[in-house]
Amino acid sequence: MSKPVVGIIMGSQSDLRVMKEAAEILEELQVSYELTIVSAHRTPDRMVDYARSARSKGLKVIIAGAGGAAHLPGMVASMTTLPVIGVPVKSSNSIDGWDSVLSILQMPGGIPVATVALDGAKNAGILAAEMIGAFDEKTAKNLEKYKDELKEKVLKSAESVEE
Ligand code: RP5
Repeated sequence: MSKPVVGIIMGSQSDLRVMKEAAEILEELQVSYELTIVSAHRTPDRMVDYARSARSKGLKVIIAGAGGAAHLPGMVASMTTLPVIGVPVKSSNSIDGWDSVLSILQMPGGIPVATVALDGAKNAGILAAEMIGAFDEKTAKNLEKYKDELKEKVLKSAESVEE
């Protein structure tokens, strides 16, 4: 694939089981991405480097997933003008995921993070593709096909229950 336009980052390898869904849907939609681990608390310098260099290396959107005291998406958003999509991950020591959801969702004015549902990495991937698709016809076409297929599936299931 060509140079990555979406950066997928996560706080820990333990987030990968969730975050790989963003990568999978981006592959299906033929959007180039890179994926790595960047921890806000354990590797703060790496987080700063990643956020500050993201735009100049060609990324257009960042998807950041983290759990617990999930500061990664918000801190990255504070250091870049690229849109950041936050994925609250339900980590094993989570209080039902509310810790992750609220620490990503409740951003102060001026520093938005587009927060998807708990463990909603697939939607984060689709949203990132939609941002890319706003300026790229090929991606927009791939999204159109993807949504048509979703519609077909629902219509088929409706037919099958009506029979
Ligand atoms: C967060 O803490 C990570 O994003 C992860 O969701 C959670 C637990 O991390 P590990 O202890 O599994 O590395 O920083």
